[in-house]
Amino acid sequence: MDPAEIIEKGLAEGMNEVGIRFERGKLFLPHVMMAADAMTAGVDALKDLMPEGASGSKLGVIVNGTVEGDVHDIGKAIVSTMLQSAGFEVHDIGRDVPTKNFIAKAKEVNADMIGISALMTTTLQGQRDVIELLKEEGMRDKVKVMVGGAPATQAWADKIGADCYAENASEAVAKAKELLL
Ligand code: B12
Repeated sequence: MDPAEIIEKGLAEGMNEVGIRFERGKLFLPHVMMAADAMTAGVDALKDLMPEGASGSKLGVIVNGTVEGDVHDIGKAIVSTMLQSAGFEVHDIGRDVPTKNFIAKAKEVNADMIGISALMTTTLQGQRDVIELLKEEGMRDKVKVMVGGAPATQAWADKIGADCYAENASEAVAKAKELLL
């Protein structure tokens, strides 16, 4: 099987099911943490089997991170891995990332696009903060912005002026190609 398919249709589906049972009070936080660790280990094992990406020329430079105050990074890590294996140069700056660090990294690596993840309704605003800071720094025209994470929607992306929203990692790859190629 294609490793990307194992991640999306196997591991991520399992993680979603754990999320649903957690919401219904059938599973508790330690179970979610165990499932998250298992998912991270699974993705790590599969990473090496993913194609290296288009050899030679890179499709574009992307900075990807999870907003400040939010420690959820499994989905974001999958997005980074899939973008990388599709041939993009990806700089994953981790989770709970201060707004200014997105901008600093984008400047440092001369990014074509910033990916911003948020998994909680309470941290979603962080995506808007990054876009506003990009405007203040006069960089908005040069850098595309892609947002994602469970509470994000196309309507939210439109509202905050992001260039695109993607629901999952394969959609993120397709939309990044649309925007950058
Ligand atoms: C695993 C998990 C955790 C793990 C995270 C481990 C880790 N390293 O990430 C742990 C146990 C640490 C955790 C902690 C907490 N969590 Co939690 N967690 C989850 C859970 C169950 C699953 C998230 C996940 O990994 N899903 C699997 C991945 C593959 O899916 P995904 O993240 O959605 O990513 C996909 C897409 O969204 C998209 N995507 C993601 N990022 C990006 C970025 C870009 C640019 C793009 C284009 C696309 C994209 O592509 C991904 C791949 O397809 C969710 C429930 C849920 N339904 O989402 C709750 C959930 C997000 N957590 C929640 C909460 C409340 C918390 C805590 C506050 C709990 C607590 N009481 O302490 C803390 C948060 C602390 C903090 N400050 O951040 C709530 C948030 C509620 C809200 N306000 O919105 C949820 C919804 C559960 C719930 N119903 O209560 N959590």
